[in-house]
Amino acid sequence: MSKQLIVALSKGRILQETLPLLADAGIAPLEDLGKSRKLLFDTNLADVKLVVIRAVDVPTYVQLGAADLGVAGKDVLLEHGAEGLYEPLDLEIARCRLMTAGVTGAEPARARRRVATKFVNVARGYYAELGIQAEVIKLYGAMELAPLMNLADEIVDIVDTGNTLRANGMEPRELIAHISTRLVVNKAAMTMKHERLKPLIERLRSAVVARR
Ligand code: PRT
Ligand code: MG
Repeated sequence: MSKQLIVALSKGRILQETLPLLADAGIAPLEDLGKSRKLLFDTNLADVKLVVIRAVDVPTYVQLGAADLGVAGKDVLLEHGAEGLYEPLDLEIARCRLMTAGVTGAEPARARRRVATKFVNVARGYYAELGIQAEVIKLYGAMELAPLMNLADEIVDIVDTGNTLRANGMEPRELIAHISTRLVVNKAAMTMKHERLKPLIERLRSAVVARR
């Protein structure tokens, strides 16, 4: 393993909240991530590089050691599974809830519920634990459309204000998990690069605490 530290960042809404936190922890990219088409960035720290990738890919990069550290939503981490990853720090950003939702005022679904979601593993586990029979249908976006189009009785999706659900004639039902963004670390790197990782994690922790 090289002594270099690669940090995998989730692009999109998490990135906007991650960069100020990294800055507070003393890590700043040398160029504007938003303006560049590059995916790999040098930082003010000679041994720290950032990669900016799809949020769903972050756990894979870190688990397989392509990145030493990662920043990802707990929803993505729950769906991916925790193998090969430590989760030492809650960054307390991009907070939301993972919930079931359905058409407002609709009757409770039939015995075997059809559930549309991109979180198929989380959904299967959730309904199984409740003893509810569910046929889980994988979608990649616009989950809110599925009940309206009779593709599903229910969805499992991220809810923040609930405005997206309401705009589509739906309502939140059950809470599955409170979500926030987490720092993850490759398990092997945590041991092999501990001396370099520890102060970095601690600086991030201080940055999080300072914002409370
Ligand atoms: O876009 P792409 O497919 O590449 O990736 P992505 O959709 O996973 O990325 P992005 O940028 O949307 O970020 C998603 C991550 O941000 C999630 O994994 C969460 O950890 C976190 N997060 C926080 C949210 C929200 N808040 C959120 N409100 N992710 C999505 N939403 C969406 C939700 O899916 C729904 O469409 O916003 C809508 C609900 O918002 P309200 O306020 O209308 O309830
Ligand atoms: Mg998105």
